Parts: sequence; structure tokens; C-alpha cells
Amino acid sequence: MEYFRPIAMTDPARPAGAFALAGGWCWFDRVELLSRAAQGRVIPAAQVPAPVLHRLTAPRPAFAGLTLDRPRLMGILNVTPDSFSDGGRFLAPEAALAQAQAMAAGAEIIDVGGESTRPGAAEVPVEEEIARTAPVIRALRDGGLSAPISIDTRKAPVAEAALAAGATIVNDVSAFDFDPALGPLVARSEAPVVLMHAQGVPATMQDNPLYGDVLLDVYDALAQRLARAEALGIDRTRIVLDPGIGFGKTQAHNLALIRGLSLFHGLGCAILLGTSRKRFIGAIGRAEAPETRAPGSIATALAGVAQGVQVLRVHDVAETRQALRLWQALNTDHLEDEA
Ligand code: HH2
Repeated sequence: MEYFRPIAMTDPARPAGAFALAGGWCWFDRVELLSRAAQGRVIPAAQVPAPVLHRLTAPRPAFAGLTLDRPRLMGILNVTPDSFSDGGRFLAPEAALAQAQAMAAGAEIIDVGGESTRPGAAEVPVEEEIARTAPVIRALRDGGLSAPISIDTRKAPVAEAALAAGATIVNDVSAFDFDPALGPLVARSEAPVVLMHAQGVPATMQDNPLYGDVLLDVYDALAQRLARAEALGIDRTRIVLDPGIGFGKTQAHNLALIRGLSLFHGLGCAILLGTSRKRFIGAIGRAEAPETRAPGSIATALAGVAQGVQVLRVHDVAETRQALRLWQALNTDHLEDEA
């Protein structure tokens, strides 16, 4: 099988005939042709088969009401005692509300999670996860937050309670692998959904992750998850795909995925990137404490934006928004209007 990775550019000197990547702010006129059998080689984009070229170039429809013609930020709100970087800080609804309101100044989506999925984390019982998340989501809505809220969960009852409390999007790090009831719930509720790739479960996923070719293996796995979701009746316009940085991946795997991100546009869906404060940022950036990892996180976020990634999941919303504004001013022509 052959895979086509667009070589994404943002230089204003865009040649005539270059294609827009996913209808967005990057363009490409060459692709790297990849396969498991041979070394990659660069070919003109015009030689890409028409159906692939269509998936690579078609503008993505709005996601939860947000147009995807510009990068969007998803601000992280973990209402857990043990998340690796913000555990315990936003457990009380008042603290969660204050944090969400602060993040809403720069983030278009607020991602609420009640179960840490950091490497080695234990599973949280359903009742406990619901008790952590649903009241907070209700408090955010009662407090006037109008931004889309995503519920970061692998479990159908948690998602159901969250949607009833005012959440709009389901964000499943297991892409429906963990709870077979979650896919049908998403299909029924018509909620937009993020499907993330993970190898293994959090308790053991970092023990010895192995891939033949990590970029192509994750691509194939996401294609399979996408096909399964579509078979359940979930339209691909409602699906955002995520390579799952740090979920059953070594540092080398994470770097290969970030370098190759533009490949995933070939799946025909919008792409989400979640690198924020993760362990490899601390290791490469020499930042031991997670809350000191904003600069390295932003470097990887901008690497994603330079490859047309539409949604960035971040802890440091204000800092990332500032970086994004500068990046947009330098690289694109629609900047001031963030609506
Ligand atoms: N990463 C984490 C949790 N949820 N969801 C998506 N779609 N993509 C990600 O990369 C992702 C995610 C892990 O980060 P965090 O929420 O900060 O930590 P914890 O799992 O310890 O709560």
C-alpha cells in the first residue's frame, strides 16, 4: 500500500497550481510517497490519485459550530486528583469555573476530563468519574460559558451524563475500543467526536510500545477506527482524528508522528494534536516540572499548525494563543478576526 504525505508549506510565495491542505492555511505542490517496502520519494502533488488528492484538499466542515479555516484551541480542564500536570487544582466546581472562564478568553473548546490517562494511571469507577465531571459541566453552563465543552472519557455512561449536563463533544482517547457502548451513544446523540489513537491502556501502554512503522501503523489504525465509526452511522464530518501523542509511544515515536502529521489529512477528517506538557517535552526540553513545559509545548503546537492541524489541545491557553497570533501574522493573511 502507498501513502501520500503532503510536504506542507506556508510561504506567501505560493506557486500557481499548488493545492490548499484540507482547505486551510497551508499549501503543497509535492508529496512524499511512503510505503513499508521502500524508501520514501518525493513526487509532484499532481500525480496523487484523485480520491486521495480530494481527501487531502477538501475544506473541512465546521466542528461543533467552529469553522476549521484557522487553528482552534481546546483548553484542558482536568477535574481529577491525579492528572500529571494539573491534578487536584480544579476539583471544586468554583475553581473549575474560574479556570474555564479564564481559558475561554483564548480557547474555543473546553475539554473536561475526570480520569487521568497518564502512563500508569488506574481506572476510575464510572460513578466517581460522573460525580467529578457532570456537576462541573453543569456549573460551567449555569455560569454562562457558551463555548463548546468536550467530555474527555472512554465510557458511555460518563459521556451520557456529560451531554445531559451541557457538554457538546465526546473526546475518547480509546476511539471506542474501551467501551463498546460509547460508539452507539455518539451515533444516537449526534455529538461531534474526537477519536484518538492509543496502543494499549494507560496502566501498561508505556511498558514497551512497538510499531513496524509508527506513522503508517497509526494511520492504518485511525483509518480502521474511522471506518468502524462510520459503520455505526457517525458521519465523518462529525469526526476529528488524533494520533495520540504519548499513548503507547516512545519519544522517537512521538517525534516521528509530529514530523509526519500532514499524512493524516489523507483520512479526510480534521486533525487534533495533543502534545501539551507531555513527558517527551520535559525530556527533550529539559523541563522537569510539567507546569514549566509551555515553551516546548508551543514549539510542537506550531509544528502542527505548520502542517495544517486544525485543533490543538493545550493547558497553557493564553501563551499558546499569543504564539499562534504571531505565527498567523507571519504566515497567513486572516489574523485579526478570531471569530
Ligand atoms: N491527552 C491526554 C488526555 N486526553 N485527548 C486527546 N484527544 N488527545 C490527547 O493527546 C489527550 C487527550 C493526556 O493529557 P492530560 O489530560 O493533560 O493528562 P491526564 O490524562 O493525566 O489527565
